[in-house]
Amino acid sequence: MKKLITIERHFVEEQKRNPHATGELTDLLYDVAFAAKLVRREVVRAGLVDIIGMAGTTNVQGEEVKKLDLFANDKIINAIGQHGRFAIMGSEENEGTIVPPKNESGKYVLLFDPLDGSSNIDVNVSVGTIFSIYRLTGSNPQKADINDCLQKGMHQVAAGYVIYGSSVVMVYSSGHGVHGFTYDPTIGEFLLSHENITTPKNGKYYSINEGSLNQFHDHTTAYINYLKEEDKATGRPYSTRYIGSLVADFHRNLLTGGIFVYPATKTHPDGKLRLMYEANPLAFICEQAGGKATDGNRRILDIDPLQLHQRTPLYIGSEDDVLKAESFIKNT
Ligand code: P6P
Repeated sequence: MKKLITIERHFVEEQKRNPHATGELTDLLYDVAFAAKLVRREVVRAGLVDIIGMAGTTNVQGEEVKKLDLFANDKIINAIGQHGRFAIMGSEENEGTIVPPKNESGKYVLLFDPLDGSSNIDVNVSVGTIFSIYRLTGSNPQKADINDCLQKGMHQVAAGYVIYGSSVVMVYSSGHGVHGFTYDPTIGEFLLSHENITTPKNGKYYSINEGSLNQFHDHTTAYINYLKEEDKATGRPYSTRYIGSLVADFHRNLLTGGIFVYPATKTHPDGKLRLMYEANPLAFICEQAGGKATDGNRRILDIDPLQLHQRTPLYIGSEDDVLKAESFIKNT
């Protein structure tokens, strides 16, 4: 029988492998896993309790906020903030930064999208939480500010996501490979189910919203047409898989191989997805699994951020597929 390893046990084992580890990162990851359990509890009951539907407010993105978004946001801020390990936070749902209720010795920064893909909640399509962790740039937690949040993705000390789907899976990396844990509700634990995830060099799926065809630049259309051509040697035509929930599309492609593209378009010159709490954490995971993530030109993790909610085009997944997509941008 396979050993049952809880995510908390895995955090401790990871810490032991790193001689310089102080245990702080382990505690942070504990906090994130705990918050994920609280969010999961409501997400999987969403159809049963009155937290479905529009909360009547709009978030900083100008999007109508569903109650579950607000719930997840509050849970993460309070469940994690109460331990004082994070000096400052940034969330998709909050315009400015968040200083947790108890910030005494926090040396870390947490950026997160509490419930990505939330427009799918009412129709029972997978949604996800995405998180990104940095060290403070300075030494004084009391002086933490927006500049601690605006660090290049390459400086993340850990990142990951939770996908609330047919099963609930938490995937994380602290720079030593990518590991997935499936939630077992009978014992209330995330158990190791996907150790050392590696993504294939090329895939068979492409994920893009072809409904935006009229907004695509020529190079995007040319790339899609290339993927649809018949050529057995290059595994074409690819199959299209687009759920409209970033975490779900990313997770499938990570495991099976493939590419997710949210490009710059005529109406969204910077793309739609957010750099700091969507592209960067997923790019960290993707590279740790052997994949590639760029904005079509630059490595996502090299982008120097200017704003907390800035957008970026995103080409992410199997390395050869991302390189092929980039070649169309260069040559079309
Ligand atoms: P579109 C969900 O709203 C989201 O932020 C991502 O989860 C998803 O990949 C994307 O937007 C879908 O956007 O424009 O294709 O509906």
